[in-house]
Order: sequence, then C-alpha cells, then structure tokens
Amino acid sequence: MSISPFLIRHVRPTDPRPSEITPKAVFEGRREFLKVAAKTAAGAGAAAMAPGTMPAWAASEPARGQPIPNVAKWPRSATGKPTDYKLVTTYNNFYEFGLDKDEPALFSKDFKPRPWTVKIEGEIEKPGTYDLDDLIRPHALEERVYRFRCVEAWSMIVPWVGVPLGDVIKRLNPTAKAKYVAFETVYRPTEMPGQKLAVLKWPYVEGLRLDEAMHPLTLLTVGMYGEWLPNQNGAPVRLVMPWKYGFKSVKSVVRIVFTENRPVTSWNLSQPREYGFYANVNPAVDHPRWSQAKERRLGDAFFSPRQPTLPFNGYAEDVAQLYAGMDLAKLF
Ligand SMILES: Nc1nc2c(c(=O)[nH]1)N[C@H]1C(S)=C(S)[C@@H](COP(=O)(O)O)O[C@H]1N2
Ligand SMILES: [Mo]
Repeated sequence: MSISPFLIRHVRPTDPRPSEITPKAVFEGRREFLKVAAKTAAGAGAAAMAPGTMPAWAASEPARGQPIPNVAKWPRSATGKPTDYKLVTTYNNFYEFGLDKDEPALFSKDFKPRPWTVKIEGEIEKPGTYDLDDLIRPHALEERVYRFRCVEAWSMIVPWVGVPLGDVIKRLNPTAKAKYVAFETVYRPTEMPGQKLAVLKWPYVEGLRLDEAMHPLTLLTVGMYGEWLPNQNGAPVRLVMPWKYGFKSVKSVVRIVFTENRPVTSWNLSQPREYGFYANVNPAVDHPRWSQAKERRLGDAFFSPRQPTLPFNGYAEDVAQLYAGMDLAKLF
C-alpha cells in the first residue's frame, strides 16, 4: 500500500491547519511559490561562501557543531527544557523562503549571510553603513533563554545568543526627534524565492517605538543553541522581542531607520485588522480568527492540553509599564 505524502503531512502532531494560520490569499499562493522556488534553486546553483569573508567574531560557518566563543550566560534565563533544535530550525515563518513552515529550511540553503552590513539612518547622530562585526563586537554576547511565541498559538523555549539592542542604539546616539525605529530585511529575490510573490510588501519591514527598541529585553540576535543563526531563523542578524508575537522579530536585517513618525510595517499593511503595530502577547485580545487565551508548546502532542497564555508572554513585570495608560484592545 502506498501512503500519500499529503496524508503524512497532515498527521504531523505539530501542524495547525494551514487555514487557521495563514491569510487565504497567502495560502492560495503556495502552489505558485513552489514553481518559483524550483526555478530559483536551479538557477542559483550551490555557490559556496568564500573562506575569509567571515567577520572576525564569526570565525566559523554558521553550521551545527560550530559553537560561538565567549558567550556569557544571562542570569534570568527561562527555566524549562528548550524546544528541540530540529523543530525550531524546521518549523519556521520566513516568507522570503516560502509560505509553509518547512519551506524556509528547504529553500534557504543558497542564501549568503556573510559578508553583511547594516545601514543605519534617520534621526541618529552616527548614521552609516556598518559591518555587522563592528556593530556587535563592542558588546558582550549573551545566551538568553527566552519564551518565544508565534502568532498562531505556538510557544517555544529558545536559547538565543545576542547583545541588547539598546546598548547598540546608545552608542549611535538617537536625536531628540527619534520616536520610532524601523527594521528592514534584505531584498534579494535571486536568493529568496518568496520575494518573487506579492504575498507581502517587500522588503519585510517591522517597527518598534524607541523605548521598546531600547528595552533591555530586546535582543539583537546572531545565534541560537550556542551556534550562529541558521539561514531559516534569520541569519546573520535578527530581533527577538520575547513579550511580542513572532512577527515583530524581523529577520536578516540590513537597514535600521530612526524616525519621528510610526513606520508602516509589512504585516500591519497587509492585514491591519489581524496584525497590530504593538503585537504584545495578550490573552485578553483575540485575533479575529482565533482565541489567543491559550497556547501549545511546539513539540507537544496535538492532544496534549493547551497552556494558558500569560500577559506579555510572562514578561509583564519587565515591560507592562511601557504601555501604562494605553487601551491595549485598541492598540493591539
Ligand atoms: N523577514 C522576515 N522576518 C520574519 C518573518 C518573515 O516572514 N520575514 N516572519 C515572522 C514570524 S510571523 C515569526 S513567528 C518569526 C518566526 O521566527 P522563527 O522561524 O525563528 O521561529 O519570524 C518573524 N520574522
Ligand atoms: Mo508568526
């Protein structure tokens, strides 16, 4: 008897129904994406990264088994067993590489995360194009085990490696006019087949209020599980904001702009009713298509009980005061 791959796909215990999690237009774009991806992979070939193009702090290829040296342990790490590495690296949202959760791992192999520069612009006293190395090196790398949340009700425990974004921003001196920060993902359709589809406005943009960006929990992240970030998780540099839904954690960042006005962000632009600018984890405010009161840990069996979701994903003591006096049902 032959087993249909379609069936195998759908009995995976970690899979929510795609219709639950994906805007309809996006879901329907999937088949089109697979065609585009196949062509791109054939065209790009398997160009290897030249040795010597790695920044000094990334002395090794970002691959399994290459630990990041000199990482201090953050004393406040979440307790509990970290989510299985395999799941965190094969169950991703990264639309530049595909719309299904397994596609970023499959279609990001030709992406080249080194060398890498980040352009810093806008209301800032030290604008410029910085080598990622120069942005990170002055700060001590820390391993921080954070609880992390996807919009679609999955929670994970991930040991990220990075430096507090606020420390980097302080060095660059925002001007008195800076109230917001916008972060932009690289636009490279030859390496990112998903960018050939208009499912989101490319490049992917996310934004934060300046005080959120400066908050000591906001991590400018270069690694996870003691190793450099794999491409599908946002190599070589991404944000992690543990009190917000996953889509605020923009991946493969090449541009950071300090602004007076609130930036237009990709998800808010495409589905404003569903994805607000703040996106704080909030059990009291439902997504229009599903409850956000409970969550399931990635890797748990489908029939295991859901856990209640905590306000601000359990980081309320740290961050609730940032939103004092705001109506979080309106400013969701
Ligand atoms: N550039 C870019 N960044 C992105 C996304 C994306 O599609 N493109 N997806 C977001 C969403 S919806 C989530 S849940 C997280 C997932 O991060 P992970 O794959 O490391 O779990 O990345 C976020 N960052
Ligand atoms: Mo997400």
